Amino acid sequence: MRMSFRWFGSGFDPIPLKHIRQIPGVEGVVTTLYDMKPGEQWPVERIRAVKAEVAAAGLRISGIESVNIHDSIKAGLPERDKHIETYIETIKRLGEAGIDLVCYNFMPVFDWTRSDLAKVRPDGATVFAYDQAEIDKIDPTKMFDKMKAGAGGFALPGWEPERLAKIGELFRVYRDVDEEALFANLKYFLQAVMPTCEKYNLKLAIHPDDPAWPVFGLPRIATSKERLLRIVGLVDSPYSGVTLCTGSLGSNPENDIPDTIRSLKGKIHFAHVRNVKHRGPGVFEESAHLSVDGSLDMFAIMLALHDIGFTGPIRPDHGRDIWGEKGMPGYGLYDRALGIAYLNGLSEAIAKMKKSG
Ligand code: DNO
Repeated sequence: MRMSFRWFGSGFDPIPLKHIRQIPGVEGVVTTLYDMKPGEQWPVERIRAVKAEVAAAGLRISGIESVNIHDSIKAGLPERDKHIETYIETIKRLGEAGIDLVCYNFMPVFDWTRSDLAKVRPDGATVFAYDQAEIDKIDPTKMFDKMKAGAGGFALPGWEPERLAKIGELFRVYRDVDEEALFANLKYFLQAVMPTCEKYNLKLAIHPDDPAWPVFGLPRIATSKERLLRIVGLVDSPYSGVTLCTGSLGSNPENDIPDTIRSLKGKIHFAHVRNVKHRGPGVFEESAHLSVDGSLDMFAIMLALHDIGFTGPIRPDHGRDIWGEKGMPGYGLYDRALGIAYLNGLSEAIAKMKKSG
């Protein structure tokens, strides 16, 4: 496994690369061109520039998270072919720059959703939290304002303000899109992009929906082991796989994460490992990575990743906001660095235990 750290790029991310370089065991960053909107062509010079900047800090680009997918592709609109062409060209440019992993999601309208970005826990840390009853009270067209209000002046990933302008129209566009249509549209997209992924040796890894159930009446399909297996079976290519996000899948207590990992052997291209604390049906909050602080067994998760021989990039995910850090909510340095130290510890112990039989 190659330990990495999500970094949103200079000018967007307050964490300097030199600090990331000092987290033990981190070899790379997972980054993006944060100001690129879905449907925009990524410029070659900017791809080269970020690659050089990361290399100069003694790190590598472990993958791109994300190249976001235009809603016309997800909704299956006539203009999707034009946007798929653009996506293919971006993949080609990334592949030519030596980047071999792109994470994406196929959630209509909204990316990850939370009802609270700063729930205070007993130790004073603040975390992302979700309560379905709270979400049910929110007018979805106001959701962007709500996320922005809690973001402390930062643009949150997946909640870039440009998408807000079109929110009403987006809901209309998805009115006739059900889960089966979403599967079909994903298949259409994957069939179109896979030949380029294969040619340029670039893996595409779908991110699970977060939370792992439909929100605001919009369909969601990347929500369980069965559905992820269906997704990786849509096209016959080793380049189409999954970002195994323990927190997103783990939002639903019925998802058995170690079992999901074992079932997806060979299809996991990227791992996001974090913990969640279940509070009741449709209610959870994000906890520290440590097993006892949440509801997921992180040892069992890391063991499953070792058992399937996972060697791809892995990163801690959302961290708690602690120690007075003024960072992007969920993406501060301190708690994610603690998460890495813990995951490294589990990993070293598992590897040595396995070696000694
Ligand atoms: C949130 C992230 C998501 C994720 C995308 C992948 O913090 O987990 O925004 O990066 O869904 O496309």
